[in-house]
Amino acid sequence: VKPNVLAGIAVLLISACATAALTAPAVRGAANNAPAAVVVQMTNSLAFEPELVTIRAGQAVKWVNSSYAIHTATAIPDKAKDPRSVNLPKGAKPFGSGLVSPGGTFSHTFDVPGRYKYFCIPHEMAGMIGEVIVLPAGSEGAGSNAPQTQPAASAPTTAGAGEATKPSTPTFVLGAHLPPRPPDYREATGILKFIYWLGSFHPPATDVPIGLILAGFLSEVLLVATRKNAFAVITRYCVWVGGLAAFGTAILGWCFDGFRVYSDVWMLTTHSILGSVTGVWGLLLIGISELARSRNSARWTWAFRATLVAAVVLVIVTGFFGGAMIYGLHHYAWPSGHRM
Ligand SMILES: [Cu+2]
Repeated sequence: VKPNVLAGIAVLLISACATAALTAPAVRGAANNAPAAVVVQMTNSLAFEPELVTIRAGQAVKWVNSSYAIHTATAIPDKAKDPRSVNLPKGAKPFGSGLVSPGGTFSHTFDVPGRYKYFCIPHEMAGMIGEVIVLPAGSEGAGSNAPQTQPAASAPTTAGAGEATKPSTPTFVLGAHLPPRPPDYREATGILKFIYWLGSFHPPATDVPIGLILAGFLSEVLLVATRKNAFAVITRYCVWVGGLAAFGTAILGWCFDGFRVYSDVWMLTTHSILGSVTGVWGLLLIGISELARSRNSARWTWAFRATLVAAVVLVIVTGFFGGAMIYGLHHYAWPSGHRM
């Protein structure tokens, strides 16, 4: 045996001891002697955390959805858009969680050793892919059942149940007057519960400003094309209702996400900032629309039209990032079967 191989084994042994020492308190907390399930979080970042876990045959992995979105943990080749998203060792049966709602969990026990690759059906194209390495059951002597990688992120199912379902707390710096709505917000009390409940109406409410501002733009185009005054009336109506709805939707969005601008999910931060700008823009649009009507000059008319075009761009881009958090960034891409 070459000396560097021996050195490698020594390093592995030392790190295994260190891992065992670090995880000892967590493992001691387990009430029974059954192998603890390794916990994998499904997060707002559209990722499995940790992305890779190593367990022993007979051990289970428990997926916890600690996000706002719906996720799955799926290792069914037929359901993958890209065949590289799935890998099952020979003799292992495909498995799938089905849709796991926010706060929900799914467990799967791995009996066949090997390398498993699995993905989230709605977020496969967003790169939500994870791996489980299953070592043979007798691969270690009388050691503990502590998972060998990512010990910090795993917790025993029995003792740490409360801890395991706790969502990963996103960091935020600005406007942190209210914590972001947790998946189990129904346990909130008083005004907070009411605010979070109001926030649930944010996603459907977004349809109103998007629809009306686009309709207002179309009506303005038709006014220019046909010079029929009826379209001026329609534009004004769309601007009033759409502008107010944009503002209201932004407020609902703040209720949904806990009155903060910055989160650790860049898509959410982008959506939040754009949405807030769009809300204020809606009011600005109403103001300029009314001014243009009273001034009745070409300059004000075109200033209004420029503001309207900007509003159209804002609602579309904001809506895109809102959708991207659930469906991934490439949800409008032509389905080519290949990951970008
Ligand atoms: Cu997902």
